[in-house]
Amino acid sequence: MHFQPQAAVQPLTMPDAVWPLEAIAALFDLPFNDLLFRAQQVHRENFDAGEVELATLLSIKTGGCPEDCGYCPQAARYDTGVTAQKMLPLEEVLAAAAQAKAHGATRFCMGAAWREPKDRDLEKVEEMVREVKAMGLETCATLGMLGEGQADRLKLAGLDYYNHNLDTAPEIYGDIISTRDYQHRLDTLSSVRDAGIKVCCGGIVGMGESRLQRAGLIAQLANLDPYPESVPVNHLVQVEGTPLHGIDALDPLEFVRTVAVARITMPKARVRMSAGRREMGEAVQALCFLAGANSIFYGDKLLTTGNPEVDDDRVLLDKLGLRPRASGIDARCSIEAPGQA
Ligand code: SAM
Ligand code: DTB
Ligand code: SF4
Repeated sequence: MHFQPQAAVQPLTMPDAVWPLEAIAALFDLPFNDLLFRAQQVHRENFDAGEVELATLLSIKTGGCPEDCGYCPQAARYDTGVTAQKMLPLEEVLAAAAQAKAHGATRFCMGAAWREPKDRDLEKVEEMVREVKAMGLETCATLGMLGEGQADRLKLAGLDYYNHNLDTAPEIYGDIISTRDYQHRLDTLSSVRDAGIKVCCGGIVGMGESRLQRAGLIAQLANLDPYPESVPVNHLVQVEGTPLHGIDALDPLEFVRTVAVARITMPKARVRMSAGRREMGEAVQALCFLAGANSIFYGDKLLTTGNPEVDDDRVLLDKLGLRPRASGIDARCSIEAPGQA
C-alpha cells in the first residue's frame, strides 16, 4: 500500500526551496494518477504545456576517461568497444551544430570524457562555445570537474549552461563511482553558479537504487539554492562491459514518477527526458511529457549510444500535438533564490 497522508504533500509547490526528504518520498508514493495530475498542474502554472525544448548532444572528446563511473561506456577501464579519440576539430563541431539547428534544435551540448579539462583543452572548448553561440544556439558543455577560474572562462566565452550531474543519492554514490566524491560534484556546481552560468544538473535512474534513493537524488537537486535551471533525468542505458550491465531493469512507471516529482519540486526548471528514450517506447515517453518533461535530446546519437531518429521524434511530437520550442533563451527559466521568487 503506497498511499501516504495528504498532509505530508499538501502544497503544490513549496514556498521556498526546502524540500524535506519525507515530502519528496511521499510524492513518489502517491497514487500514479494523483502524482501525474499534480505534476501537470505545476507544469501548466509554469510553462506552455504544448512546447518541448530540443537539445542536441555532441561528444567532442570521446572515450579514454580515467574515472570509474559504473554506468559509463567511456571509462577507459571497461571494455565496451568505445575507443579513445582526440578532441574533434572546430569545423566538425560547427558542422554538427549547424545540422542540429537546421533540424530545429535550440540548444547544443558539447560533452567530453574528462575527469576535468586541462587549461589548453579549455581554450579549444571556449572557441567552440563562442562560435556555436554566434550561430544563435544556446550553448551547454559537460566537461567534468572545473578547477579555479575555469567556469569564469567558459562564462566569458558565452556558455549558457554547464551540465554536471549528481547522478544518484549521496549514500549510494560510492557504490557507483569511487574516483571522486559527491562533494567534488557540489563544488563544481557552486563554481558554475558563482560564474553566472546556468546549471544543468540531474541524475540517472535504474542503477539498482530504491525508490527512497531516487527521492534522495531529487532532494539533493531540489534543495540546491537555487535549484538547477535544467534537470536531465536519465534512464540508465545498459552498456555491455560496464559494471552496471545486466542489472534488473527498472519499472518504466518509476521513471515517469521520477520525472513527475522533479517537475513538482523544481517547478520552473526545464526537465529533460534524457538518456534511455530509445528503449522506452512511445507510451512511456507520452507519460513523461504528461508528467512535466519539456525537453529531450534530439538527434540520432547521445554521446556514444543511440537515441531515437529525428524523424521518429517529429512523428511522436506530432502525434502528441507537441511543438518544438522556438529559438531564444528560455525567458521563464531564470531561477531566483528562495525568498525572491
Ligand atoms: N565526463 C563528464 C562528467 O562525467 O561529468 C561529462 C560527460 S558524462 C558522459 C555526462 C553524464 O552522462 C554523466 O554524468 C551521466 O549522468 C550520463 N551518463 C553517462 N553514461 C550513461 C549511461 N550509460 N546511461 C545514462 N546516463 C549516462
Ligand atoms: C546528461 O544528463 N545525459 C547526457 C548529457 N547529460 C551529457 C549523456 C547521456 C550519455 C548516455 C551514454 C552515452 O551515450 O555514452
Ligand atoms: Fe568519465 Fe564522465 Fe564517463 Fe564518468 S561519466 S567515466 S567522468 S566520461
